[in-house]
Amino acid sequence: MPATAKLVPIVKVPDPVLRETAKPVTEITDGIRQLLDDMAATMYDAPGIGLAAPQVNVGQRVIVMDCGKDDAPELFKMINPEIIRESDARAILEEGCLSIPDQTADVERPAEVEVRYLDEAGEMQSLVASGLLAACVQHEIDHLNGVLFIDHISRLKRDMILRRVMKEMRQTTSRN
Ligand code: GNR
Ligand code: NI
Repeated sequence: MPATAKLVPIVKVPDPVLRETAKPVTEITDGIRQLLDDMAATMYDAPGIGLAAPQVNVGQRVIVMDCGKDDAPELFKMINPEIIRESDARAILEEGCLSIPDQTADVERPAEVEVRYLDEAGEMQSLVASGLLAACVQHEIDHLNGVLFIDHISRLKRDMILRRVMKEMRQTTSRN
């Protein structure tokens, strides 16, 4: 059993780790299980509904998600997740990202996806996701490939968001 989960810092744009391709996990060790627990604790603390390892500066293909209601949590811990099927139907949902603070945009993606992944016991699992969970799992798998939600919107909107984030970060840095 891993030790108690700890909160880990979330990296923000323009940190280059967010643009790297994460490596597949080759062995599910206690270190990986600890990482999953630390990521879950950090996600709930933020709060967010998903978190990918590159967001905590770890280049491994690991994500956590919980799109459940507050009184009915549904935590997923996924190792090497892969989208194996996507619907032709698309859905537009407002997305945000803990690595792009306080910014949101409407993003169009497949409405339903089927994901295959390993759980923390090393068992192959699959999940058919729709609604918010579908958007979330695609957003998290994007992070493993160095892709951010702003890559799915127009350049004009992307540049506006990045300009706002940089301005906000400059102001908070100069105040500390
Ligand atoms: O907290 C988050 N909310 C969210 C909303 C819509 C679609 C995706 C997400 S994921 C995001 C947390 C995050 O940055 N995960 O990488
Ligand atoms: Ni994100």
